[in-house]
Amino acid sequence: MATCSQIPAIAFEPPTAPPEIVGQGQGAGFFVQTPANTLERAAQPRKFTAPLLDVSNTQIAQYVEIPTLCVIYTSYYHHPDCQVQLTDSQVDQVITEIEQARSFFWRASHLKCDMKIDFLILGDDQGERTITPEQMWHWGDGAYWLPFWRCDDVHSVQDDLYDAGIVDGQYAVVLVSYAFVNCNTAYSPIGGGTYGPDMGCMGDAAFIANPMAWGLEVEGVTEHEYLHALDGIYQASGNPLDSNMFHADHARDFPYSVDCGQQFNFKICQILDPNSWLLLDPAWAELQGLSDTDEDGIPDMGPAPITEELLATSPNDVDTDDDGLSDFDEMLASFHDASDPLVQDTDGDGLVDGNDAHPLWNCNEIVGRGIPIIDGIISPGEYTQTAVYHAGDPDLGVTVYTRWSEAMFYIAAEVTDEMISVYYDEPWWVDNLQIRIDAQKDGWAFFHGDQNYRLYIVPRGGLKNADVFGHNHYQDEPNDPWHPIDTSTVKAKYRQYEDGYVIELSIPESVLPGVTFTAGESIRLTFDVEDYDEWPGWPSYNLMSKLDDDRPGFVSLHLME
Ligand SMILES: [Ca+2]
Ligand SMILES: [Ca+2]
Ligand SMILES: [Ca+2]
Ligand SMILES: [Ca+2]
Repeated sequence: MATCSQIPAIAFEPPTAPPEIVGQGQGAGFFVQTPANTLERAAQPRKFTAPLLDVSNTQIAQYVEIPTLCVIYTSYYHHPDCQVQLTDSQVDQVITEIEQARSFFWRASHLKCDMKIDFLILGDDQGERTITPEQMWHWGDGAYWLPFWRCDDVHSVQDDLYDAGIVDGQYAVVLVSYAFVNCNTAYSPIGGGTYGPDMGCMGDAAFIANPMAWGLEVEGVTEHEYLHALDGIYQASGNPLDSNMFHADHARDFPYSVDCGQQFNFKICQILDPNSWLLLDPAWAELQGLSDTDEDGIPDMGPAPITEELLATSPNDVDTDDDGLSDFDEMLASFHDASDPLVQDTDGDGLVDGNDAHPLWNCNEIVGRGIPIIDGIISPGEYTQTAVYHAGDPDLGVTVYTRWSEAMFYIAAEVTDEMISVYYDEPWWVDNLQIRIDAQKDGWAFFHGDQNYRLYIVPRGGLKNADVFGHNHYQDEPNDPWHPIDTSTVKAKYRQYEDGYVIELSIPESVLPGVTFTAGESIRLTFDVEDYDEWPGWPSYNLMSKLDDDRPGFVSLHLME
């Protein structure tokens, strides 16, 4: 009998018809929408309406609410050895993750888009619904996905919503997170999917279904799939103010430079005119306005996700903590974290937030010249300290140092890690330091061209010579993007200690075509440290964003004499 872990991994190849497939992820999901130029709304013609509120009144913070129903199915049954029932605390975690996605959209939209959520929990302990494969759309080879229509002639998501009293047109987006195999245990490469807002779900709601196949960490997939829904709403609204989100799965086609994580959760704040949110078709986006006395863009109080009242900032002062960064800009310091609007130096590096290029990251952008000795020992004065990340955890911490000399770059890392695991051959399954280098300084993942380097340095090997792996990511070759690079001239040493390890390496310019190590030049990069203690852990932390490596924070380091 098959067990959960033996259920075949799902590589999504959506059926070809109907409806027409206009895009799909790289084995991790799909997005379906009627092509924009065929959108017909003859039965119910809609026109843009002017903003309902007085735009000349700048003491009103205007934004849109996207009415969103989040459905969580807590029960899954495949066979007696493969069933899942989420506990209340697990459901709470899923809700928290979805709320984090709401926060992401609020910040990334310049406080213009509120994913306004109602939750509906459906599961066995409510005497209601258990999802089974028969109720799912079977794509063959054991690949299942939960659509809104009936697959077993008995159940459907849409039936459940009608049973719960929900009516067509009530929500702009229906977001379903459902218990599935591997809910609680191992990784399973299955993806979410999204139908655009014109496929007949509950009237014309966009429909998203995400299996909880990565455990309960649903924030990333929620953001990714919700971006598809917003993309569909933008298209159906005619891309107001020429703001086009473009297809988040095809970031290489973007006509602009952007850093995308591996989840493609591109930074919508970089590409959309914030006011375009206010002109989305009111069929999907409800315009709201709240009082903003000091006109800093943050509402005084009210139902928005961030208000001066919630922040304890002053509704009468644009920059409450007088650090040169407005209360509003503190909220946009990163897309997942704000700097502290009540503290002048959020990261405690001595630079006040308004004068700090990276108010959330302790990062020194200046690299001094010098020639360290590569011996696995970081000696006083040998390097410039570049970045520090200590989570207050004895099992995770890292300080990175750099140096340069003509045609050579030096990196050293002091890693706190109470359990060093280097047992597997593959570099991504063992503890390592990762360095990602954006040679062309035009964005790293899933953008155009090559010269996107990733080096893994693993603290193992004879004579204290660390293992070094290098790849160049060719963005234009989606099926085979990783090309090994010759790292034989990289000199790397390591030392293991009780509480961690030290890595030290020198990288000749010739290893990284496109990069120049000379005075006055800069190098754009980011660092991750991977801590592979036990299956299925392998968490990875980015030193800059302090989040997993799907959301790297890049910095430009300047090489100075
Ligand atoms: Ca305000
Ligand atoms: Ca304020
Ligand atoms: Ca501050
Ligand atoms: Ca600072």
